[in-house]
Amino acid sequence: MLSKSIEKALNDQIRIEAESSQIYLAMACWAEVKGLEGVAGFMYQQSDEERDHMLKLVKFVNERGGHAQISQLKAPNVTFNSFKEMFEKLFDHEVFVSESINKLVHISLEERDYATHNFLQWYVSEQIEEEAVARTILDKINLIGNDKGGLYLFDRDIVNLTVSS
Ligand code: OFO
Repeated sequence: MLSKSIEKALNDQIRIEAESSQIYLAMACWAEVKGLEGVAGFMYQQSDEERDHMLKLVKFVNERGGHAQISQLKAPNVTFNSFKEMFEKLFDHEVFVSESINKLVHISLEERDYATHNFLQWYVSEQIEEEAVARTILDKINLIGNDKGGLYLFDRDIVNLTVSS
């Protein structure tokens, strides 16, 4: 059974994962209208994965005697000055999500809720992977700089940088 404070913290994380999905969906749309099909495909996939992260939490909360809350979401940023800026935002967002997961892990230990603590380990590993992929992408984008040919090749190759969920 979840305590009220753990239930609230998990519900906050449900909202964060839903917002992540929206943020990445907006990035996918922007890349698509800018003609970068590879980047768009990658971001659509990231958006789907964030929804899966949200659903996993929803089911856990409901199964443990809580009630998952589906809340109103903040509208995401829909345009960017450059792909570099877009990927910087993606990286910063993943770091923010990792911090949020770490706080949740901390609360679960404080409350000696070992079931929630165990459940959260999947998210801890997932964040390590997602931060690593975001960092790799940023490194590549920094190498490319303003070279259009480089961006073309990057768009073709990003499909190989998938994150498993
Ligand atoms: Fe990429 O954030 Fe979910 O967990």
